[in-house]
Amino acid sequence: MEDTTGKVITCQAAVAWEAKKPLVIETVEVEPPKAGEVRIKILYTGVCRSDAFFLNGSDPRKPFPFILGHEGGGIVESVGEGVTTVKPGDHVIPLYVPQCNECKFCKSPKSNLCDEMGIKYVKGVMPDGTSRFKCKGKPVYHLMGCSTFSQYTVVTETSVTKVNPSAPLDKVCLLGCGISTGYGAALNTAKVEPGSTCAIWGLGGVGLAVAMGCKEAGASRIIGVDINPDKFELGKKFGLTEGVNPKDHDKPIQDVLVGMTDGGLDFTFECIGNVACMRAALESCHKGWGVATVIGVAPAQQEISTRPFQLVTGRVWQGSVFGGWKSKDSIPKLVDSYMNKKILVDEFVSNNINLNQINEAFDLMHSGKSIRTVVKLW
Ligand code: PAD
Ligand code: ZN
Repeated sequence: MEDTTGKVITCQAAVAWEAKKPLVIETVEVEPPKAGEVRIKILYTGVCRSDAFFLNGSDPRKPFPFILGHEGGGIVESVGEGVTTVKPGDHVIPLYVPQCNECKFCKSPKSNLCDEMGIKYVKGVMPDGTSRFKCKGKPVYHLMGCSTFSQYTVVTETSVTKVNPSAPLDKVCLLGCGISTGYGAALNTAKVEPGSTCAIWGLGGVGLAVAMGCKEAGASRIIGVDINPDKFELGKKFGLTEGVNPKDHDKPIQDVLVGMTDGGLDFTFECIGNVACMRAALESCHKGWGVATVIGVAPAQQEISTRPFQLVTGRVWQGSVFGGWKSKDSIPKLVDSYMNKKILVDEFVSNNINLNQINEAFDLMHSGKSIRTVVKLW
């Protein structure tokens, strides 16, 4: 194989030129990694609802054009000066929540946010303020520090972690976001207890992974709430014990659930990004101790509301990003959990397609027919 170290690589990528328009497969130039950066040959990537969120322009701060994708798996091609934790040939997963180990968030056991996750990730540039991608002579921005819808990408060393090389990257790429997010929200953020009752709004990749976490924690009831009833049968293998479709009820869904659970749930999770569902998830919690965890990402201008008495009487409203995992340390362990058959991953893959069909992955997601579509880059 030709040695590409230090050279600009020309390859294929799916570029988002403007909001709400299909991605376009383009020939892009990917610059070599600068100090502290890593260039990765991406082999597979998942397509997550958060990619659709950015493509729809739901975060107005994000400038176009950019390269989406943050559920990737690949092999390190070359590393910039000073990089010590990965080397060429390593199998890696990019991390949309970085871990620098130096900021106050990384130093605190209370949070997995990292200072690097701030504006520069939204702006889509590397730490020196520039992008490593060019298309037709113009810069193309990164997304969340990953941009895995490209055959090659450049990330900072803080946004990539080395994983077991025997793990199939066409499966474990999904641990880069959705599965880890839901599973960790149940175990790390909510800390679901044995025998507890749980309800999950939205049975996509994230919600089904929440179910898997609730099951592992020993929950006695795991109720799925979704407007697509096809998801209920599907959810059983992830731990769902029953399903409720809000469309089947005239009453508000919170009243239905409180009635079904002797006063409310111990733990609820919102995995849609819908502020009305976030409210319903809080108000379905049991008085005195129910905990509602928000995972879904709502459009930037939206707000949540409830009567404050809901909180005064002991319900807790909290949120979770990337399942509370300190990313660089935890993802290799989750890959090992998959290899040891402790967590499901294969079951989340409903479709496999090639890069040139990537827009179909969005169609499948919007149709509700897939949990995750895995895209083969080569
Ligand atoms: P998905 O689109 O695969 O699944 C969403 C599910 O919600 C589908 O089954 C829908 O049928 C269902 N749904 C939609 N509207 C309603 C409604 N009004 N009532 C009940 N059910 C409904 O998405 P996903 O699982 O990939 O992602 C879910 C959310 O999580 C989304 O907002 C995404 O942006 C967010 C997310 N957050 C993080 C994080 O770290 N916080 C990480 C990854 C994804
Ligand atoms: Zn995601």
